[in-house]
Amino acid sequence: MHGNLPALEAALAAARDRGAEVLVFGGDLAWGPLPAETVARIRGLDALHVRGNADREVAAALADDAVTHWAAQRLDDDDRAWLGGLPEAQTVAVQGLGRVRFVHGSPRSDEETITDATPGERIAEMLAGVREDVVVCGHTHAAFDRRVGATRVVNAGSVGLPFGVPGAHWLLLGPGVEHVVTPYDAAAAGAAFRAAGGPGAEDFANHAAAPPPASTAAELYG
Ligand SMILES: [Mn+2]
Repeated sequence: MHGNLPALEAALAAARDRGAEVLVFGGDLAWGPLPAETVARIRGLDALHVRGNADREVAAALADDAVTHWAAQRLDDDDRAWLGGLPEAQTVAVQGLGRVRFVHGSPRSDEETITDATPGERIAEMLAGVREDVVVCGHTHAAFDRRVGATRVVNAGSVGLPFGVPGAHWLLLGPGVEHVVTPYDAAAAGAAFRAAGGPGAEDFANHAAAPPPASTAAELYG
């Protein structure tokens, strides 16, 4: 989500239109241009959550970057405690797919990266002990759908900070696996980011209007 409330609103409306019955958030909710507004909206929803590395870092003001510290200041104690206390994984049974395990990075780490270029042997090590039919991850901001051994491994993409085409990137599960890109007004979003005045607002605005190519994920994360 990365603090992108306009992208969240677009994805929520589209998910509702498509008849989504269960919402699962893959983490990294607040680190971005509209942290408090985005967390408030998400906390008002009936949804399942997986904690991302950035949630952990914002909750404790841990990471040594300006956005983490600014986002931590913008949230209140209750929001930070909520973020820091989110579970590391969720498992949901999905018609047509079987049991689906949602994680942020990999099943064993919220920071471990998987992209469409990660060697299958490396992913197989990350899947040790996983019994679900499908693993849905995020963290690297670019969607993919691949099979590693008996496990289907799917990256949901990123609603608020995707690589690839502009829009809110999310995943619709059941009975199939569908990567959805929902357009939203990136110029209006960018204006809201700048008005909020956080660090990197200009970069977040530019990213929303023209994201780096999807290949960036493999270049950055291997
Ligand atoms: Mn992350």
